[in-house]
Amino acid sequence: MAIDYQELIPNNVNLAGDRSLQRALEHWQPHFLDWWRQLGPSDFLSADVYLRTATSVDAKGWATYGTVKMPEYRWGIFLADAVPDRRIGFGDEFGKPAWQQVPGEHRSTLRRLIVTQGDTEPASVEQLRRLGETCPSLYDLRNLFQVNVEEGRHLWAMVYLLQKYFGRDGREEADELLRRRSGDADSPRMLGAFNEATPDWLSFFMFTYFTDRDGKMQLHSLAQSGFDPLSRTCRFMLTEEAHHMFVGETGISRVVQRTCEAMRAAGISDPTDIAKVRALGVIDLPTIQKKLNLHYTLSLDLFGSEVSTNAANAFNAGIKGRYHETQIKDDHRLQNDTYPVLKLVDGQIKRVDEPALTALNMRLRDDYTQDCVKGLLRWNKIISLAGYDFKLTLPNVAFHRAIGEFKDIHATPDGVLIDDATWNRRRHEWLPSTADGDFIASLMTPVTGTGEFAPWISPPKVGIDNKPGDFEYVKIET
Ligand code: BYC
Repeated sequence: MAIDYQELIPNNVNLAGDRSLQRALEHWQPHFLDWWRQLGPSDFLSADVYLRTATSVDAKGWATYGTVKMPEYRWGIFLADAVPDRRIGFGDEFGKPAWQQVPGEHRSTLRRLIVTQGDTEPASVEQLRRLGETCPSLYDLRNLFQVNVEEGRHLWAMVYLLQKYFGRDGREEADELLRRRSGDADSPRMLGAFNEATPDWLSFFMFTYFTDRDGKMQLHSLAQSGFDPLSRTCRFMLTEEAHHMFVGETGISRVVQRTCEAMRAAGISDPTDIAKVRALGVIDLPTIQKKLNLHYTLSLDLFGSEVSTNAANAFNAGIKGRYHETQIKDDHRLQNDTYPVLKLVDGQIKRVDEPALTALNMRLRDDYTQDCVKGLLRWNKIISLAGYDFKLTLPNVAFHRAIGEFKDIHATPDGVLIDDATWNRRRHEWLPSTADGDFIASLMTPVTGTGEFAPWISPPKVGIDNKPGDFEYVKIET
């Protein structure tokens, strides 16, 4: 079904044909807009931003670009096309028709997963709220806002499911999604990483690379769901999500590129000579590594415990599948299978075979790690092409964890177990210190001239929508 833009809420779900749902969503809409004005991007409510908006769900040409003020963005409800005669692809009900309604016995599990997914979307907008004030360019500012409005739309995607399929409970949950606040002591967001600060643009790029990639993995798993409306919703969200990870990957590439260029121009041969590199006004590679360590491990926590009965139950029930489930060649039930899990055994990190069903979080996390490596290869290529012997690496999964098997121990990024005293003495060798944060903050002065870029980041190779380098992506009212 085509997207209807005449409606107050653009949609391709025939909202006009379901009056009570339409009323419920139209009732929620002003609350969403209030939330956006209060907790969305600061200071830029009246700026004209060059944004893409979904106009179809066709993978080839789904978005159009145009100038819009963010509070007037057309947030809507879009489902990917239905797959005819779609069947449940895993679990106890493998091969049965996918559900078009919520099965009573799975109601609370489905609700919990949809609410958890929904909670991350406004959380991320809140986390990134102040970044516009220190943008390195109009190009980057526009990308930040694109990510923001689409996370807002992903909130709409989950609120639609809650309000359409979960009655009064769903409406209450939709209100709660606007009530919790990232980092709030009394009413925090649900998952750890979404209560962390994102204080500078390097954090933003790390966040969009590592945390949005957890989003990708989780959405892929939910796109396998036997609950067809959830599957179709997630499939379309994934189309939008790709750009967010692109922003992260190219953002980090551009920071690394600029640092390497500046080091070469200054004749610096040792990239770990932090004081010398910082004196050039660029971010040294060891500090980039520390930020990477932080955001990667916060994102690992988002996969939950390595061994989880929640994950097994959701799989058995046909609610949450594996990454690329349909392409995996096995029985899709996993009753007799095992999967190797890293565990703490007698004070050592060991690989232990666990039932594959309870190890599903670990498996998804392994798929995630493999996906993360691709960016590191690109960043390391930039470093080696510049002639430097330095490699960015992913830390061991036992390092800096708050969830799962390693939450009560300390380990170095190489996976060597250490005691509390050593950890406290050395943690800032591996994670950003206040001084590191202060240094990065000192570089974060806004650059808003057309075609101009902050001196700590290279310009992108191509513009958004093939726009030229001097394109005014955001018109800021002065
Ligand atoms: N922080 O059995 P366990 C995105 C809780 S990101 C706090 O180990 P389970 C995005 C857990 O809720 C993707 N609590 O794990 C990115 C449970 O609590 P209850 C978001 C945590 O349930 C960037 C208890 O610990 N989507 O889209 O198998 C920008 C035991 O749980 C954490 C999803 O996450 C944590 N890190 O799996 C914008 C998909 N981890 O229920 C957006 C939906 C676990 O016992 N969610 N807990 O009170 C899920 O699939 C699962 O809820 C989880 C956890 C994977 C998160």
